[in-house]
Amino acid sequence: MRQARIYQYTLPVTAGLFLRDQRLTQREGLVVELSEGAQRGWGEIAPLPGFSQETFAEARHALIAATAVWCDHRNIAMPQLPPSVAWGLSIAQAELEQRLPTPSSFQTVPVCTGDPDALFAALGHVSGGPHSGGPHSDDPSDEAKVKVGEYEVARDRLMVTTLLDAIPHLRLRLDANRRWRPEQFAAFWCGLSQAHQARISWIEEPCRDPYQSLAQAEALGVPLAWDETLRDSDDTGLKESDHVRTWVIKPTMMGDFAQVNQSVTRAHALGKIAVISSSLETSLGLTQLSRVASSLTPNVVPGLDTLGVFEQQLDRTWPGANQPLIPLDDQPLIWVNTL
Ligand code: OSB
Ligand code: MG
Repeated sequence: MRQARIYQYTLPVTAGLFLRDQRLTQREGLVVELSEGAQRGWGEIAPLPGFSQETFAEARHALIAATAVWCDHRNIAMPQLPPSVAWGLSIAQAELEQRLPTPSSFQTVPVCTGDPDALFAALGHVSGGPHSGGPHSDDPSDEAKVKVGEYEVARDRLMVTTLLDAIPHLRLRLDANRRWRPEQFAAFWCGLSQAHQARISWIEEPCRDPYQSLAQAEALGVPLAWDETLRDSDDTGLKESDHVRTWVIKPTMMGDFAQVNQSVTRAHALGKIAVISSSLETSLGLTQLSRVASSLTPNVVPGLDTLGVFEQQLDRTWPGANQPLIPLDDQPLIWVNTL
């Protein structure tokens, strides 16, 4: 017999979290629990305001309907569901059917705000594995993510240069979130030395218009990464262009596990890097993303350094995180299938 429950959580986030100019004071989401015989699986459904195409209310409505379909042993039409719902339900099914690998390295590329000392500590602390003893500035795998485009080009360039000079083997993934005009993108890149340019893994979404990003990246020889464009654009030529080194895959905004798997496979077939990244899920969703990344993209460290926005962890702990853990049972149950 199949049974299911849906919880709705509301968790405070750290003050001053801005998402596309909206201020977020709490994170709202849903957790579905599926059970069949002795097997159980959980999934988080958390559309991100300002980023996801669906609202929370739409996700909640669709989740209840689709979970009822699952309880009736009928097929869920995943492609018709809002992406966050398809993702959460499919990951709960995968966990229940033990298709989601358990082991994970819990590695993440740290997000750096510009302080080399803090990054140095984060690299020693976050990267785990055989190097987890402390800072290791000569580890060739040191990589961090830096947000650019929020301040002047000169300031971003100084920050990037300072970090690269301070940590010899560091590589940087940069994300401009479409904030640069093409000439700012060019000014940033041309102001870096060639040696520093070679240590930029990619620049994510440099300009407002992705065609400008592509043209400028091609002209300058910059390795480009798509995040928003993967979801917003229907232009396969744009998305699959050879100048695009990396696809940033955010499962909560993409769809079910099968579709995430398919996108990773497509990226690899095109010779691109696929990197799994978070949409500000709780520690529950984040640990599952880590397991998915270990299995689908074992050679690429995922972008999951977002737990810091929460004041608590939900249901499962992220190794080394110091926020208190709260049980799922403390969150209101909003739906149970009738027996
Ligand atoms: O700008 O890529 C973004 C998280 C939520 C919404 C948007 C973004 C992000 C991240 C996740 O940056 C962390 C990462 O990709 O490393
Ligand atoms: Mg991004």
